Amino acid sequence: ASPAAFAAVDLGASSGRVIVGRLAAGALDLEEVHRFPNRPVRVGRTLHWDMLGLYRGVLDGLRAAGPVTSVGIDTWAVDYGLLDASGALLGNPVHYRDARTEGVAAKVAAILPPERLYAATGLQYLPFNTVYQLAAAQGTPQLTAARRLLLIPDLVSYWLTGVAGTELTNASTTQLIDPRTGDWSVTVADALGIDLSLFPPLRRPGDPAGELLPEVLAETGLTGPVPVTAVGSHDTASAVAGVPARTGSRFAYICTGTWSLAGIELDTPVLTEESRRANFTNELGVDGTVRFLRNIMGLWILQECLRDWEAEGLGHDLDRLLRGAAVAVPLRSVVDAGDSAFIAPGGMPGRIAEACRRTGQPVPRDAAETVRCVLDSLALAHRSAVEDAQRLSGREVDVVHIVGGGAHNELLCRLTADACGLPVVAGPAEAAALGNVLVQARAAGAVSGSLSDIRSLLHRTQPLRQYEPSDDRNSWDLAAARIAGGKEATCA
Ligand code: LFR
Repeated sequence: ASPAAFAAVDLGASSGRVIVGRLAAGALDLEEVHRFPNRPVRVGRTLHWDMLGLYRGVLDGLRAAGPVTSVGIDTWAVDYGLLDASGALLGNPVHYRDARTEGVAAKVAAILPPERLYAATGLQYLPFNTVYQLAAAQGTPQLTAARRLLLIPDLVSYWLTGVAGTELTNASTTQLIDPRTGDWSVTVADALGIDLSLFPPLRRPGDPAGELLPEVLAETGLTGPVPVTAVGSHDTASAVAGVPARTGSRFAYICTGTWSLAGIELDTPVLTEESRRANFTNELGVDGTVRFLRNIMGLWILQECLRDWEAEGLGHDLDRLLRGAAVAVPLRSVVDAGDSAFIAPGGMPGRIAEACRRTGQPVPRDAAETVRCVLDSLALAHRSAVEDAQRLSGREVDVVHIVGGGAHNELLCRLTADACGLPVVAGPAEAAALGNVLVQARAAGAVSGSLSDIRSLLHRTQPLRQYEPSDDRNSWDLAAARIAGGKEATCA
């Protein structure tokens, strides 16, 4: 018999992919059948996602996948599409990096103080959390006309199946979910005038989410019925499910890509004031887990530097730059990679130089030094998130797993091991797709067991690389102190 095949649709901020996972005789094989760029489009002053272009990529990918047992969808979080009463999309979804949320947090805080919002939702402050986007959109013709709000993976799922639902892991990034109950926080929604009836009913990873519509079967050449299964539809939820941790190991994870999401997995949220001040989030994960983590700017900073250098006509061969960065002076200058000053696109090398200047550190002299500064800074931010996660939760870790695209970046992995003073296990790069595939496989009965069984299957079957930390703690301690000093200088 042919092995059970599961199609994972995984849309990230810079590319989308459709990956088929096949399970047979304890082996797990992944095949990327389609990859396509995700290029945001600015129309007027607004930065949009090209939603139809992305959906075309999904259809092309499903066609390339061939016969599959089921389909699961995960994407980035917080963003949404609005539908009218007939189910038609009202405008292109707005990109979370769009400037429309500037200044909105202060208005929301005047209605609902940050302490209360955190105690109710456990979500870290990010200027683009869905509540702030909705506050920014309040009174617009589009929101007024909307009868339904679908988060991005739920929108893709709706187009594929005609069935509308709100998947819980991603719903938890809206800042409208109470992480203790896994249900909507009516108090928060009421206080902010947000109509919760816009959201279709909640569903959880593993729940059925409909079947591909006849039109979709015709477009993709597939033969029905093909079920869609809800997975951790927030890509980070799927990636954390895909962390190849040994059973019983005490691990932290860093999901690297456009962002670095660094933290630990818990059974219950930490909603303390200390945790709010440390900007730690309690997003919901697969099987009722809590992702206790902090968002760090991640490889976005590097991607934006490359984009800038390319626009200026400067060569930007990444491998060459990374080789240069590897031999550049370590920790010469470091910036706060958690600073929201780095969220918006454009002019990134200049913003890094400015941050160095402001904190009295030498400005990188060339591209390789800039790359070194970015990677040293990311490693330091990883360290502080891993340390804070342990301190705030009272749980200790002995190993750090790096999954996602950054697992291929040897320098970043080595620096992170050194900065954390812990062994780093790097891989798989496609953890989100793997988490997506395995949650579908479990729903279909092709694998069984808990998250920890899923992880040990990954540990057995995926190629991983281990990095041991160097003995040099002192220079990292000093650099961390420089970041802390810089923050004080900025706040003062
Ligand atoms: C990663 C991610 C993060 C989320 C950010 C914005 O792809 O989903 O978890 O904070 O994108 O949605």
